[in-house]
Amino acid sequence: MSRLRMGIVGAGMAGLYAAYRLREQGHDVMVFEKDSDVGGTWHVNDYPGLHVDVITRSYEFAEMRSSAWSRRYAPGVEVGAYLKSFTREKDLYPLIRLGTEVTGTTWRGDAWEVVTADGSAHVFDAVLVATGFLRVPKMPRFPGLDGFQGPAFHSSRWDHSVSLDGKRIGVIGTGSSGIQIVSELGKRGHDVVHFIRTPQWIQIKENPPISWLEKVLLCVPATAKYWDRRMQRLRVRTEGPETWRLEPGADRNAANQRFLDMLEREIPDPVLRKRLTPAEPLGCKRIPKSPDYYQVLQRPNVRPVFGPVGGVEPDGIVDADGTKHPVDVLVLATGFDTHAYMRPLRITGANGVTIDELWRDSVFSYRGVGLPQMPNLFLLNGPFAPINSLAIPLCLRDEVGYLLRLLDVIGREGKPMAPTRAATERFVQTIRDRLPNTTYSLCDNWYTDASGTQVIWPFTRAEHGRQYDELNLDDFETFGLPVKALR
Ligand code: N01
Repeated sequence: MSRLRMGIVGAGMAGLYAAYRLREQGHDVMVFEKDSDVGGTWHVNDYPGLHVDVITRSYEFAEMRSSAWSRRYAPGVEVGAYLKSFTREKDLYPLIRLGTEVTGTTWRGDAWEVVTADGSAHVFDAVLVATGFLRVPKMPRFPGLDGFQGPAFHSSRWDHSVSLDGKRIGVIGTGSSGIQIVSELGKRGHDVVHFIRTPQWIQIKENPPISWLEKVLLCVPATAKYWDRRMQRLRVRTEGPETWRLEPGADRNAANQRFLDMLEREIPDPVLRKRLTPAEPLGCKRIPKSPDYYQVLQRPNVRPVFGPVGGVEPDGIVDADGTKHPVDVLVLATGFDTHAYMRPLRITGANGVTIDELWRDSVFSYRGVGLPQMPNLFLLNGPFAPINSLAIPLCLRDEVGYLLRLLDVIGREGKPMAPTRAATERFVQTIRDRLPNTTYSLCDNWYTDASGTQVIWPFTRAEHGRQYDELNLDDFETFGLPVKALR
């Protein structure tokens, strides 16, 4: 097989895994990372209470099992450390240019020119964009926010220079980030006001330590394989039916009742319970998990405030009723602009078409990895990837395996390739046809794009594996000059 010059943008979980697999396959790999170290979201996010919200065993690569995990849902700092040790152990650091932001990449007819913030240019036969989707903070536009006199920061940009001792902390947002932050700060005894615009369904999950026996056994390949199967069964059992599917067999009423029973157990006060009971259908937003959020919310040092934020004054937040809640520090756990993807990075493909032109009406992709008119440019966890239902390493195993087979063809044939527009439209249509059968279509959530469509994988996990096993070359067209593969 011919060796390709591969440029990868981003050294988070996706970029690192792709770099490893591509190099193993014999390709010539260079990775650009704008931050000072690898890890992506797990390098940048370090708010108090950060934990991975899927079982840790499904959040590591099969190529490197770790015995360092402390808990079933590992603290974020352990995920960051794991990704750094993966990079060291697999000797990937020499491939990575840290502190190097890619500002643009342009198709030159036979190769991609990648330009970085310092103005230098690099040429690659193919480019993989692995910039993630929970990257660009979504900042609220509250009247008066600019005049707030204390520290105010987004959850993903935690300012550790700010001492929280003796401060009243306002936390806005009830997604996974807000729930984890409030739980942690509340347990530490801080004075916390949690602003809840929309109560969410929250799954109360214990987070037990991983036993030493499990740690030792997990490093033996045979037991690791057995454990994988066991954890998978456990995961299915403890997470109940797939609440996001509405087809016959997915018993949403039973799931709903379990959550209502849980609320009754957790919150004895009927008035508070009623306020915390979501009006939105179960499963229409990704369900945050916590061992103790409801318990913490009922502590005397933690206070929920319901409804939208009316405005911000220099020393507090005004709620929808006009009541002011004094706070000294403001945490905006208000989510991410998930449809920005790699932007503001400029991508210019065949015939000068740009990514903004391609995505003018809404973001889309061919199977989460390809884009028409973008020969030899591929995405990882792009639009329609199953980031809702599949742990990222499992997603990546399917996507990278698929791309390796495609790159093998590109290298052998010596012709750049991109999915055709027709094949892309067919793929997008299958998604749109299926979306109404999912709970995600029942409310606006961070998957919803400007056109009101959910940009998410609506099929099962098994279907993901099946679709990515099958490389249909009829869905691709070749472009321009042959790739200059290194022989
Ligand atoms: O963001 P979100 P997140 N005024 O978009 C509220 C992953 N994750 O960072 O529902 C008032 O879920 C908004 O309210 P509403 C995980 O996949 C993983 O928490 O729109 N409130 C909502 O409550 C997760 O799904 C881990 O009414 C405003 C919140 O802010 C994804 O990241 C940990 C507002 C945003 O919730 C995103 O989670 C953390 C406004 N103007 C996150 N604007 C792991 O453990 C927004 N809100 C792996």
